Amino acid sequence: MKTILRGTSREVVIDTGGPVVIIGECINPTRRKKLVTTLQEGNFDYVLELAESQIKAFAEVLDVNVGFPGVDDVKLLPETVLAIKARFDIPLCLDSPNPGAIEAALKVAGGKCLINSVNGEEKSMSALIPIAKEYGAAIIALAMDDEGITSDPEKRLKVAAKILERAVKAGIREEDVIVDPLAMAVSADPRACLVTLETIKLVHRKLGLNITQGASNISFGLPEREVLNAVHMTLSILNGLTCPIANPEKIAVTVRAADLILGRDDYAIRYVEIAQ
Ligand code: THG
Repeated sequence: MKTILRGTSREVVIDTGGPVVIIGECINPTRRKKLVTTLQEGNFDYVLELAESQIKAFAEVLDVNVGFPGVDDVKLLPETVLAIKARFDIPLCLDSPNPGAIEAALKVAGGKCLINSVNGEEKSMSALIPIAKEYGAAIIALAMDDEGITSDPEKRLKVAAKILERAVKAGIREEDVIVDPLAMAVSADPRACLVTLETIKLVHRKLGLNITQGASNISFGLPEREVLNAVHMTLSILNGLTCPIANPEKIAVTVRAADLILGRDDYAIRYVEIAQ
């Protein structure tokens, strides 16, 4: 199954058969104080620097999150989208809990964006699915709902299937639903990664959809985070992960190594392109 996203003119194909597409995570105020201060000044230079460095590091889609306390993201998210689009032709993944900000950004974005994210709560589905349909966007379906985050992979699958069903009923194509099985910190729960990996396997087998995850989440609070992230990434790709939200500067070599080892990189062209 193929999910097609578009920047201004460039198309990015996310295929359930691989190779893996990295959604760059770095335009996110979490732990990036400079992003907050520059955006508060209405200065987009640092956002553009983060966009450029991630594209150079082989991100093919950019997650854009400008959420911080006190922000008017209905205004700031579209402004940030316009600043990025004026310089780079790359599809965007609009990351906000505020449907108003998502819609305002979609109005100016053009191309074909990814909405990050819709969860299984009625409120989220009824707010965002019509917006996705209206603007022709794809959605990330988060495997959580009113009951929170379950640690049962079968139940996570059910939540994803529920969001998929609602989206398809609203006229969204099945391939435009990308599932996020939810990656949680393994320091807080020793089975957290196992549950995620099992959910990826189930979603891949039973729904056949593309799969994303916030892949840096798993290593919070532990040493050697890059090693943990790389091992979890590799196992996730083996199970069906196709478009992680991650830091490309740290993970791209691992991702391309996994694709090569899984027979998705003829003559090692994509691996050699970045492993120098
Ligand atoms: N699922 C979906 N969307 C998501 C998440 C998810 N969006 C947000 C988040 N989780 C993924 N994005 C980030 C962005 C930045 C950081 C982590 C996850 C981050 N990481 C380093 C840290 O924590 O120390 C710092 C920066 C770095 O090492 O480069 O800042 O799960 N759908």
